Amino acid sequence: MPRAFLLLASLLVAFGCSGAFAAQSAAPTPSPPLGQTSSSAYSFTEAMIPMRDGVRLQTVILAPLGAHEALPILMRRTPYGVPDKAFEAVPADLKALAADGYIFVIQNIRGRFKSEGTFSISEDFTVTAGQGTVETRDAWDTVEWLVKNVPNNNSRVGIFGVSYDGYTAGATLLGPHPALKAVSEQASPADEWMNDDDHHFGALRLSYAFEYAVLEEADKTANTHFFFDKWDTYEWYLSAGTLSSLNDRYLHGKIQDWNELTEHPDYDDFWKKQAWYKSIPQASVPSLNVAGFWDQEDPWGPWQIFHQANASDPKHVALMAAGPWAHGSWRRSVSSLGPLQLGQDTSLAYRKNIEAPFFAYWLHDKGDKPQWVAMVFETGSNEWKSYATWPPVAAKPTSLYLQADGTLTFTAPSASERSPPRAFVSDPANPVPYRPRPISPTYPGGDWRNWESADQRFVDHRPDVLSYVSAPLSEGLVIAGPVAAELFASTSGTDCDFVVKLIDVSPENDQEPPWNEQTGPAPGQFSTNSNGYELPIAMEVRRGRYLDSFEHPHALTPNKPRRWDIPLRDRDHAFLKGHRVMVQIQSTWFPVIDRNPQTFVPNIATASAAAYVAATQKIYTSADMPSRLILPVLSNAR
Ligand code: PG9
Repeated sequence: MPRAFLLLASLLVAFGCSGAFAAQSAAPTPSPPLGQTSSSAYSFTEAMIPMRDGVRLQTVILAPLGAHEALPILMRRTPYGVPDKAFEAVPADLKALAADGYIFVIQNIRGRFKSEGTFSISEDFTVTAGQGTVETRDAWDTVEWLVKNVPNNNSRVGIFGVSYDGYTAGATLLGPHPALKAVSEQASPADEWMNDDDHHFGALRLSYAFEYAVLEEADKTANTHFFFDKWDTYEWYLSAGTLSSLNDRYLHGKIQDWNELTEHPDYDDFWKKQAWYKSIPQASVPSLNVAGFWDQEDPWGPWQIFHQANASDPKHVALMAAGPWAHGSWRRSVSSLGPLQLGQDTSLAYRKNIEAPFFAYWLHDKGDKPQWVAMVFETGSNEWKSYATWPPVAAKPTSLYLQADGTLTFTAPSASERSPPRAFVSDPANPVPYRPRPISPTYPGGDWRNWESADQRFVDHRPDVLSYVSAPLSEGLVIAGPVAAELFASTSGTDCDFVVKLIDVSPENDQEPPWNEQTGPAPGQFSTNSNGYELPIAMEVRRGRYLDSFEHPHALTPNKPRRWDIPLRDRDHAFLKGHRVMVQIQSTWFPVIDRNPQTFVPNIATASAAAYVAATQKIYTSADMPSRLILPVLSNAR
């Protein structure tokens, strides 16, 4: 089997962030318009739109046929490819929007497919003082061209998109064109070192960062899938050995993004300049931010962008929508989380009741201005909640303590508590998988999409995973707002990671399975039944070397307990009566997070194999070192 990556010109129809549109292959390009055709519903025009520096961007314009009035333009800017023909039928995820009437525009950003110029992930995100990013400027120039050149437009433009396309939408807030009247940045990354795709608080998201770097930077004219010669990528990454071997053996320094990731391990200026959301000024253009609570790629950015815009919003135009979704799955159909039924298609509800009215109000003058700040689908109760503030003022930070006997309680450990800390051995040679093996490649999207809601029973009894469980709740527990963990922990090594998971454990008798008199539960019922399901509500990792400084990593003192603050993001979930709350703690999460050698080294990307050693980890739960979760408890009344 070949070991090098295969430059497949793969069409990325199924890729979450590219919505309903497929990529297309490159061809030489004459000047605009490139071509005009039509389906029974839309006309298709392809144009090369010139930017201020002369670079021309490949742009597709889909206008509804037979429109009786001037229509607004709704655009999406993407690195993943544009359609090559008009849609015959409107894609399901655009139906609610299309019913109001829009000219849809999809543009390849510079350096991708037929768009001229160069593509570089880090340059795309870098903010130039006072001018936003390259995407801010390219969006401005595109809007200028569209309102002047697209027939029958009403001089109002909206932009939306998921993930990279969410970022290109969000970046317009740094310098919006006057005709840009509404922005919906969905699952947008905000700072790729602090969190989201590439790192979580500096811990490298190994499998994602590696596979994405190849996807986007191996070939300008394609989305490239790295070819793995092992069925289980857990096995592949483990046998690849140290981080440096990935470049030595497979990429050979040819993928700029991967080179940059390994050359900038710490939070230096290279990363700080890319934290574009910090430059969002006072909210002026209405924006609808969208986040998935189970987003496996960009769960953190949307909340930072929202908080930044919401902090200065005198016109009340910065909105947040969040729900029970994986990355961009509000553009598909989501009625369940694993075996847990949600009682409705939450994605459809979002598109019909939130997204379409948002754009209709600002681009068509239809309907009413939303009075809420956050519209959130609360899991557990399975109800949409609208909040006038986020976090809700009624949510009170409440401590849930880890106890030495493996329980969780709302009472702090007593001063007489003398039990020794619980301990486990973390071995980088045998890391805890982040989802059940075999682990398929990230792309083309498959099992990867839903791993954040996977049943955590698969690691429950590993000796290197500690579990703490509450008694069945005598009444419901609703949390809404930011969750955090505060661990007191030590390691026998000089560096290490801790992963904390907050889990909702369904009762054993949650669901009556279809029963066969002779055989008991019918075949297949075990994997689709919610009995005893351990649903992750929040999961996060922290890397010891960055506990005191993100810029200047430092070694941990062996066997010295210290406090680990682990933010667990914003949540909205009801733990129902009879359910139990669980916390799992582990030190590896592989291969989504690279293995910490557990020996302090200047740069993990150049660590030798000898630096990877087993270490004994201890979790303290005494009165003076009370490890706890801090939950934003809304009400105990369910
Ligand atoms: N999560 C993808 C991404 C966005 C931005 C930078 C890097 C990766 C995406 O789905 O577009």
